[in-house]
Amino acid sequence: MLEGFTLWPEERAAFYRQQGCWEGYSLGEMLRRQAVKRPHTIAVTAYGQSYTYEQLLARSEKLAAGFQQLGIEKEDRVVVQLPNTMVYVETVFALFLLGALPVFALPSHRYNEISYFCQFAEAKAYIAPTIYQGFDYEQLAKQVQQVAPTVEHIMLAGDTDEFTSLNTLYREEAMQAVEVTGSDVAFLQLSGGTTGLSKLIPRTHDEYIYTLKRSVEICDVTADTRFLVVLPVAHNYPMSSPGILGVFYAGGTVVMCDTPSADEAFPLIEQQKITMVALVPPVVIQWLYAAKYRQENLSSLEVMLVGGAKLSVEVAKEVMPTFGCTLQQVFGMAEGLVNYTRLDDSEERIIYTQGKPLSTLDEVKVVDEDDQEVPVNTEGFLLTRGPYTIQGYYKAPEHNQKSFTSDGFYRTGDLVRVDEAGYITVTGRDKDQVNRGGEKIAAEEVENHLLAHEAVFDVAVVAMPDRFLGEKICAFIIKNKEVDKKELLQFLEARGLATYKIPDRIEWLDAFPETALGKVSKKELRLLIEEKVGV
Ligand code: J2J
Repeated sequence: MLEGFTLWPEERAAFYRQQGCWEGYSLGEMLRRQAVKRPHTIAVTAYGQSYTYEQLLARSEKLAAGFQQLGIEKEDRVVVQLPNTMVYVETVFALFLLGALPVFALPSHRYNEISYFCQFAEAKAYIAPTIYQGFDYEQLAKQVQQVAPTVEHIMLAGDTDEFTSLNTLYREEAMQAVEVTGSDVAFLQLSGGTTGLSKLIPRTHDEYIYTLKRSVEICDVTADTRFLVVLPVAHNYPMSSPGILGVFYAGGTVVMCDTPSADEAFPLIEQQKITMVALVPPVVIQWLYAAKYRQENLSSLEVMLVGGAKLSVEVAKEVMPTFGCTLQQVFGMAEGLVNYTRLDDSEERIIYTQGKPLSTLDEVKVVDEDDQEVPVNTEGFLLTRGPYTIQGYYKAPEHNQKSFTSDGFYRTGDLVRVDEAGYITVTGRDKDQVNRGGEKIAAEEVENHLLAHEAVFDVAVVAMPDRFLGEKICAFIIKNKEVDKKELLQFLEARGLATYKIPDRIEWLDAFPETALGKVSKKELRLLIEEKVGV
């Protein structure tokens, strides 16, 4: 078993197996089964190119053979930073077939994140585009290579003189079979992070396939489903709730879209007769606006999933009348627990709640400061444990002490209310994080980067309300010498911080408000900026 992975206690693992949740096969096997069951159904369409299940498996196996020749083996970690493309799907399945673990980086990550993932996961390889959306990943790869000695191979999707082109790796000779079982770790997903850098989340084939199975049932995904992926596909949400993997599980078709912009997505919905999309709230707002002036026929849409951040009631109310499809709220986390409103729920529930857990075996507790359960319909901290919620972050024993209770409940950091029927309403957050339209940013990470600037004496990063994104990043700074906003932002960019983590606003202060215990009062800082922006 992968070192740094926290196993479920024996008796709970046995229980989940006995209940039929964990079936013992891998994600690679899932694709193999579909290739036999429906060889000629289109699995993926991306920018004019389509592969059937049989072809997708064949391409993934050829690439796996190429990876194997380079020496990539079971349990090796490979940082994958690819946009929504066919090669993303082939790469990820090639790694699953080998039992190697993709580390799911996002295209928006930069030197700061990629070098950390490569170092912390002791990655053997790094896979990226050459250039994407104007950013030069080949240059980034050169920088990463300098600081990540474990990275033996850098593979780029495109032509490259310096590194290996992925195109050259598809082999005709068969890959050597590798035994990958359900209890093996399938990949490392990224946590939103609350302290410093993102924690890595090890998910096993068994438990992930269980979330696919239940998501497919709840979201009514079938072989007729045509799913348009518009969010960065490596995120846990578009990957698995029900996401591209859920669609593959059901034998449907995934259509790739490069951005969530209505200009790109609406024509695809019409041409490709898309039935299902998964969005974050700001994208819904943009689409509601675009629907007023754009002419495309979107009547094929049956379900619009919305999650990643709180959907306002006002916006939720507009979805069904505007798009003529069912709204399905989803409240999930890369660590595990996923909640959905059900397709046949009352409109009231769909609009006002974030759904209920996908499994009856999910244990949900709402507790107070002392970990004591609070009455129904009372706000409290959400703790959870279940057949697909991790028991610990990868190689993070100290952090795990804080993030999990002694009996294995994950402290989600979300403030919720749960009603008599088990439906959850997210009411707030008790983690030092900004949720910028679904992208999570650990305040401490941004603070540490700002503190590295000589003019910054002290800093506190908080969420600032925003009509469109829900939240933006505000950095309150006490400076000890002259510096302006532009210089600080350039400084952060030069350090290779992902663009979405760069503060939207900087506020200068002479001193920070303090709590009774003499700590910086972020609560007061949030109120201060809330008053200023007046949202
Ligand atoms: C309020 N807050 C939400 C919602 C997530 C499905 C859907 C989303 C994610 C995800 C995911 C929310 N309303 N509807 O992995 O499989 C906030 C909570 C949560 C955190 C997790 C999936 N949906 N959130 O967003 O790991 O604070 O996963 O704890 O990125 O997003 O973030 P992440």
